[in-house]
Amino acid sequence: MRWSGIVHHDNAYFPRKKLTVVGSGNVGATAAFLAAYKELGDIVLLDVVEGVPQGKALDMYEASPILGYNANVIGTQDYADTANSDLVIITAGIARKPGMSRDDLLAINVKIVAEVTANIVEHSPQCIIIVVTNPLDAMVYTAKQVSGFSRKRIMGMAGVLDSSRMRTFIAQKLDVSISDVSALVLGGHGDTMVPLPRYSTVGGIPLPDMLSQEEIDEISQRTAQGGAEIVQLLKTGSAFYAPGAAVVEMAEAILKDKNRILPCAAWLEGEYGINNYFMGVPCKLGGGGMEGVIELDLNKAEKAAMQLSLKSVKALKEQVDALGGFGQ
Ligand code: TXD
Repeated sequence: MRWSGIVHHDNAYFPRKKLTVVGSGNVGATAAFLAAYKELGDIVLLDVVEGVPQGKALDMYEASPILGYNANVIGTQDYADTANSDLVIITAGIARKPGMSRDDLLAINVKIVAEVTANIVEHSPQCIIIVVTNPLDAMVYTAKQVSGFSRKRIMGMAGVLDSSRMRTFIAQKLDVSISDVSALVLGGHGDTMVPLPRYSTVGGIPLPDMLSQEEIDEISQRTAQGGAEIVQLLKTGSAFYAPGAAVVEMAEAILKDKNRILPCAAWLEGEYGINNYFMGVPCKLGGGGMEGVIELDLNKAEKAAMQLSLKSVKALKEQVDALGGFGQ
């Protein structure tokens, strides 16, 4: 038998999307695997540790015949391999250990995220960036400053994860399918995040019609502590399955131009009365990236909760600014 005119991976007419995941640790590897499984594009997994991204990428590639996805997955230490990525997910950094707050990570991770962003932008000046590294609100700000990208092309992942945790707890409490539960968590990605029961529904029915205030408070509280709950159980790291799935949901919305409405850490330019801070708000995610912010008419208590959350986001931004030069 003979092959005729076939060129290896000739994708000049309909190029596959290219997705880079920086950091091949727990979240990065999970995200890469899910993105490959969903055939979001070819995937480059980059890490400073030699061998690990290569090994994990090969392992994922070797799973593809079983799972039936077509995606090239490569691992590397070299940013040249990430050139012309459509989308980049930044998970590089160190994760929380028990007793460590997200803020403790700040100084170390600012340096890492600044360096990663500079390298990414050099090789993929047109890409869209989603930041995952904690403390999220500080890291996405760092990446925005270093990249100089407009807010459409840079955002943080937090709300999708926090909302997913809230959905899980609601479904568990009511013993109903997670498919019928939607929930909304806004604000910064920390203890002051803002779960919004009024905008959460079960089969279209507002949550306050389904549960008592006490039960709702319990769920909101567990949601805000959702990350810490996993850290306490794992002891050696923080959550990664749900975070990996959450960032891939955002990536899919963008790469497939789905125009999803998802809560993201977006750079606010006057929305919610907030200027020049990243805050978790409902956004439209499509081919253009963060295509717009939905402004809700929050009630007094919700507004107060947003303001409190903004306070902690402001403190984080100040800490980043105080480090100066973004560790460069
Ligand atoms: O909701 C959210 N945004 C989050 C954030 C949910 C879960 C985890 N969140 C944060 O993501 C967490 O607190 C960490 O800051 C990051 C990554 O978490 P992960 O659990 O994946 O941490 P790992 O397993 O330690 O992986 C981090 C990897 C590791 O392989 C390092 O070698 C690599 O990052 N690393 C780097 N890669 C590239 N370049 C540089 N400079 C670098 N430094 C470390």
